[in-house]
Amino acid sequence: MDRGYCQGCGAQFQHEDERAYGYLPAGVEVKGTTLCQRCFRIKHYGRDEQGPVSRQEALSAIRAGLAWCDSVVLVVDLIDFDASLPEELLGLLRQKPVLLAVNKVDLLPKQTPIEEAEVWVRRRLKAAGYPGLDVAMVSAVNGFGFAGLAERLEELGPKILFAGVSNTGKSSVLERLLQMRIGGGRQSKIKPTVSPYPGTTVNVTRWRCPNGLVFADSPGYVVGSRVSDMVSSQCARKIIPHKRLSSHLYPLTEGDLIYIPGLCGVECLSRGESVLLGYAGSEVKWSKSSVKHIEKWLFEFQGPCTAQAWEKREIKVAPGQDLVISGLGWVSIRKAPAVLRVHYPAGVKISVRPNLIGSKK
Ligand SMILES: Nc1nc2c(ncn2[C@@H]2O[C@H](COP(=O)(O)OP(=O)(O)OP(=O)(O)O)[C@@H](O)[C@H]2O)c(=O)[nH]1
Ligand SMILES: [Mg+2]
Ligand SMILES: [Zn+2]
Repeated sequence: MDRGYCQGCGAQFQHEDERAYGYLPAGVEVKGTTLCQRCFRIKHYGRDEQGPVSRQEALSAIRAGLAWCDSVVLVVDLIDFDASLPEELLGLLRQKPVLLAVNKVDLLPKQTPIEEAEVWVRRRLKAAGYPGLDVAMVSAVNGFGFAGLAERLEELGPKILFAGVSNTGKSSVLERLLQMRIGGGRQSKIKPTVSPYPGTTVNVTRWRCPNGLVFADSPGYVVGSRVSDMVSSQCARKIIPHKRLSSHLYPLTEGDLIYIPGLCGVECLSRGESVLLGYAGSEVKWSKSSVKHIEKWLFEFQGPCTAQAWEKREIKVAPGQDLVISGLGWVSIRKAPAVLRVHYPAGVKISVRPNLIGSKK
């Protein structure tokens, strides 16, 4: 018997195991608008008791979606750009035409024009060996870029898969498109499930549009090396930025410690007079102290979001560069180069990139 699928997350309905995806209490009849208990609770109470989809489940669903589709919209997060482009995922997608939707442009500070961020994206793609990718800068939150995106999709179709790493906004992009003319202006109750936690969509869902296009949502590729993937869902909700980014500016010299309590710390090892700007979600704050207090603010600190094990690395960062702590934020250096020792949760990816925000000269 075909038990049907939850259109919110893609899980097959089942009545047996309350802790597994697709659960419906006994007696609930499956109709076109029925959501599984998990989607219902995420939507109405902001709670996800089952947690994120596993890496294996996500990969096999992405593979199935790829076998089905004609083309792919690869949804990436502008703010966590490098973590949005893992090689394994790009390798899989290479078999189909890809349009890159760079989402969350609404998080850029007011003084950073989106055009400037687009130039940065194109340079980053060129450096990564993907110079020819078609790029659309969008925001699923305020609708920026969606008219242009819809036009490009009409050319790409008919079967389009929305793919990418978890939490980049695939389901949100799809939800907005479904409300537009291209999606039939659907204001219906049934929508892809969106949540602040990574790992929400668990299988492929398909959405038919009136003009013959079929969109498919898919689970996010599980990265595992972002701070936001390693912490509890409540903590992920705090550290993933959801408001325009603002920076905290600190003069920086030898012995200074710039930190986020229990999550990361940047020691300055060099003598010169640099300036450091710290960027992170609005609910986590950078602070300044002396390296003498590193135990108190990092290794002994106990809070709702604290690292269980630590790693450290020494890196020289020049003016115009960002030192990125994947899934948490970054620090940008101005004025003079600085030698930094960065402490971060074990397993998190650390990288240096050209600065996203501010003068690029
Ligand atoms: N600021 C901002 N937040 C966004 C945007 N698009 C999505 N989000 C937020 O990002 C989070 C993840 O959104 P989803 O649409 O569930 O992301 P997803 O890629 O489908 O995630 P998975 O299904 O877990 O892979 C939610 O909190 C969204 O509100 C955007 O354009 N701007
Ligand atoms: Mg999703
Ligand atoms: Zn569901």
